[in-house]
Amino acid sequence: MKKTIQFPEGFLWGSSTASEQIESKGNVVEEGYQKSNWNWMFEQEQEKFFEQRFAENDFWNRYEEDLTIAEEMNFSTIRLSISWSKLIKEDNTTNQKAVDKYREIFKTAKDKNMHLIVCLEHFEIPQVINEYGGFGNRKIIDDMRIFAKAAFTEFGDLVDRWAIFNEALANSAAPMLGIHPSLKENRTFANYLRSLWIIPVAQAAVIEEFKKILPEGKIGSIFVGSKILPRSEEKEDVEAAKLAEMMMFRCYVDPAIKGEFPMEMVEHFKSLDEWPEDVIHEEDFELFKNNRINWVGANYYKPTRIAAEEGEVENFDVTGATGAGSIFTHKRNYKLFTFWAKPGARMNKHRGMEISPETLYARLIDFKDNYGNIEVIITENGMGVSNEDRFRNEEGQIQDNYRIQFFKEHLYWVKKAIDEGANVTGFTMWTYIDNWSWVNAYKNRYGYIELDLETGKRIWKKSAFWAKELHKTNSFEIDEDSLGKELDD
Ligand code: BGP
Repeated sequence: MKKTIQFPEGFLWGSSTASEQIESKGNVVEEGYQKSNWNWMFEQEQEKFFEQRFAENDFWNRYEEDLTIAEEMNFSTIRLSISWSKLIKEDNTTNQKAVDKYREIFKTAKDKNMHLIVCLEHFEIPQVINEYGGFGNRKIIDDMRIFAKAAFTEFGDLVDRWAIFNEALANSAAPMLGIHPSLKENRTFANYLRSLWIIPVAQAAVIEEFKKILPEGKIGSIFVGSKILPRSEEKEDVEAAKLAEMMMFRCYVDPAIKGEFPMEMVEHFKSLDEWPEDVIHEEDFELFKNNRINWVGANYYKPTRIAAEEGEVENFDVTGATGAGSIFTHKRNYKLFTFWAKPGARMNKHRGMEISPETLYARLIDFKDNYGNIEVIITENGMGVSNEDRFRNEEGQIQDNYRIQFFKEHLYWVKKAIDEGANVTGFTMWTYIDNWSWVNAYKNRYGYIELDLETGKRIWKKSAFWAKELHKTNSFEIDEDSLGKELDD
């Protein structure tokens, strides 16, 4: 049966993106900025990047054009991020050239009436910080204060809403596996555990700086928004999922919203003789208590399913959330948890990811019931598809019906959560123009708008017209019989 799904008045619609993924063409050191961790990794291990490509969108020079597309698509919001390596110089002073450029970009978005969301750290840090171990070293807490302070001071008048991290989970796990940049000698289990503490401390430190400069402002952080699901109701699976929930979600979220770290996780690793004792400083507890966020970003692509470990335990995959499937080798004689793929589940076969909008709904209800019904924006959601050329019609337009259906189903479940009282106020999909995605480079295309890598042209896909209407009417139509069915791809 056809049904119209109507969103509340003032609901924010738009897209998310990230500085490193769109701004530059190649290494920017010659333009007077610091080398980023990604610039360095590309120099060192270009073969790891799909088709050996680095970012080519060139938003730095084409922002006017790209923000005009956003305007034409009736965006009421956009989420950008600031490059740490560009804003801050190696001596920790502010780079005026970057300030001027970001002010131009942010003003352009504001002139187009967009609620401007800006994220501070989206997987990119200066290489000098990566050298000393990044989020595995407490030194980053003070360095991040400096970066945040500069951003709040320079752009506080233009930005409507701030986010501290994008997916802290990836900052902890991916560098340890070499999926994100890191020095081999820094890839230790102890550093991984350290990062589970250091990231929330850095988060609280940034909030402390924020309150001094923008006391009335909106400050949040962006987390992976999947509910963590046990394979079965068996005790072992439930326990494994509980541990995974602490290590992948609660250690970042609980301090930020409740002011308390889940110490059960620390006790667990202490009892195994694994916890790095040097990482906790007494004053951190006060810092957590006094510095909380006032909104949450939830990124959601796929469910995280967890099972108890069986058999061989010496390898540990800490990145099931990214789907990259790499293994972190750490000798141990105790069990942690393992990622589990549900047999027969509906898949986005292009990306090897399960499609399960109900799992986003479950997390939204969790925020309502267990986190004081904090304001939530869905800060990423989307369908990555490779080689979309296959879906081009005679007029040259990509017919991405699968993407339209993907969004309809996720939004259907978001609306259900809203109807049940969840405080969800916006949806910024990933991402309106195809962009570069770390080691996957331009493999998985997520855009409403196609990026032609040969010409740099931005070309509307079918979904862009659908989304333009969605944003205008604040509503869409869905056939309820189509829910949960295979996608038309
Ligand atoms: C998210 C990141 C984004 C983006 C997206 C798609 O986790 O926050 O930065 O890269 O994933 O990633 P991929 O192209 O690997 O599917």
